[in-house]
Amino acid sequence: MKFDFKDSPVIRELGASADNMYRLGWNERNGGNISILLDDEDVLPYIDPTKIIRDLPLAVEFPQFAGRYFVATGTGKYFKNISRNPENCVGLIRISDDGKRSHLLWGFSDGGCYTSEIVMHLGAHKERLAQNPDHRVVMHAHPTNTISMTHIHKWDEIEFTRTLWQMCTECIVIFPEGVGVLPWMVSSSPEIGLASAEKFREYRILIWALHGCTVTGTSLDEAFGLMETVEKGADIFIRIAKNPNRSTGIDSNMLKQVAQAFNLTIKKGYLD
Ligand code: 2HA
Ligand code: ZN
Repeated sequence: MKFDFKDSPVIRELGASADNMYRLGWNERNGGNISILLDDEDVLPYIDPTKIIRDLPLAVEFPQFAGRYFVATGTGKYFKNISRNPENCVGLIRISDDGKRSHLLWGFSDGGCYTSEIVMHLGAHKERLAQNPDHRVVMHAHPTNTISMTHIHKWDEIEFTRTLWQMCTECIVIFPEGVGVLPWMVSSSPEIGLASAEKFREYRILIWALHGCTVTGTSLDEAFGLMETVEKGADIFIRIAKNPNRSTGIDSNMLKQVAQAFNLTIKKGYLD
């Protein structure tokens, strides 16, 4: 008798993250999604991988993930319900041996499917894993201040990054590589998924103008920490943007001092 996968550490931590994200106002209704690349030991104590419930459609092939397991939140599922009903809101999949299909092994108990942003998720996993073998998590949300900032700030990656860094001292320490920014595009399409994947070659954080933010990490904590630090910077930006008494903030000279003190590698053009 196997243990129940819904009681596994992966599903418990996923539920706890979803609750925190919901309470912070980042994930209204069914907004946002999370996926985690799993190791065999996360899955096999709970699941018999030969027992396929059904296949789920995969618009893009991912041969590099043949035989790998992922959990992902489901399309249309409300974030506020994930921890209370993970078996309905979350699915465990195994990518088929040819990388062309995905087999549902657990979850989506009402006949559901994974997030409509699955191509972006798998593309982000692919690119981040190539950068860091410990990479595991992709997290997408609609944090209010980050979206608000894209309404009034230029969608230029260097300028957007620098503005966030100028808001509070920790920003440059937490994301010294900066943030990627994509102009507005129709969401949930293979096009935005593939354009995003390209950005994840360079960044752990990607902002979709007028939509939201996606972060990646080696753990749910790391991804969550990136999201909340970006959102903190954006929150301060929104509070001070129209204030006639605002200072110049943390200027390039101050940022260079932080970079030196924390031994940060800053890309050319970001502080010059
Ligand atoms: O509805 O966030 O981007 C889920 C989404 C789509
Ligand atoms: Zn979204």
